[in-house]
Amino acid sequence: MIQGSVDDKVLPVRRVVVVIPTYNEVGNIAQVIAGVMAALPDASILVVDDNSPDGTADLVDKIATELPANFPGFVKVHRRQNKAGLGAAYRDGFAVALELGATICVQMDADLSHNPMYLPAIVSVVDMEADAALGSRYIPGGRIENWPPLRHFLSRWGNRFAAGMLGLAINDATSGYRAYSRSILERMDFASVQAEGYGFQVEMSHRAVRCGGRIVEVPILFTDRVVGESKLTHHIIGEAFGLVVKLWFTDRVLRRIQRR
Ligand SMILES: Nc1nc2c(ncn2[C@@H]2O[C@H](COP(=O)(O)OP(=O)(O)OP(=O)(O)O)[C@@H](O)[C@H]2O)c(=O)[nH]1
Ligand SMILES: [Mg+2]
Repeated sequence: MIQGSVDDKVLPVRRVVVVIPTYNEVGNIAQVIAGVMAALPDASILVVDDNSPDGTADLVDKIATELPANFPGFVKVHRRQNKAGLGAAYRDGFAVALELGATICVQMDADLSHNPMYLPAIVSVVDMEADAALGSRYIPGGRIENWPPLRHFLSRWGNRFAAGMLGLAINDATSGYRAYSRSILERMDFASVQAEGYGFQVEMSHRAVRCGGRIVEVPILFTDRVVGESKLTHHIIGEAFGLVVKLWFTDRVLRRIQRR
């Protein structure tokens, strides 16, 4: 006789929330939402909008009222008052997603640089074995299309610099396309992360590694945005560089104290 049965066990229910920060993405957001729904039909979508003047948030609200009756999740927009940066939007977005019961939080840009077709791979890695999955441009199979050489150079060497200084063993610590398990987000105290741009992604990667998180990179093809404007500034690049130096220094001081 077969001992036990699957009915004895309560299988954990996976609740995926895809968090998408937006600032003036009215030309992209409908396509991104449709892409997420097609790629990951059981996922919910939380757009975090910083009062975009182009009406991005209103468009998301409209899409939310037109969902098919059998759509299992939700499409919501979390409205913030002012443009306060990517990091602040994600800190709020993750807090809201966890409050709404997310077991896996995905983050992705709204500018179609992050193709939703990679969502099943990224999410299943967290579902099965990892605490975080990073969509990576710098592992075999990963690639960037349509970036000017200087942008490519800065990103590639910025990543080598961050990984080398901080001992991260991550090839694409600045990637904004990733998924986290609920438990690693809770352990990481993400609310206290201070960086705003690429620095936010690096600091989150660093914390995940220092928390003992298992991180897996999934190759992605990254395409440059076609519609809308980039929010990348020199300040964001400078912030990321300064952050790596700061984390490197605190790591060294901590190691010294621990050795004593
Ligand atoms: N809520 C919110 N979203 C933002 C803010 N800044 C950028 N975003 C969004 O964050 C995502 C990434 O921003 P991008 O401007 O594409 O930045 P990037 O990908 O580093 O730069 P490009 O490659 O040039 O596009 C997009 O979905 C933006 O709309 C912000 O201050 N608040
Ligand atoms: Mg972009």
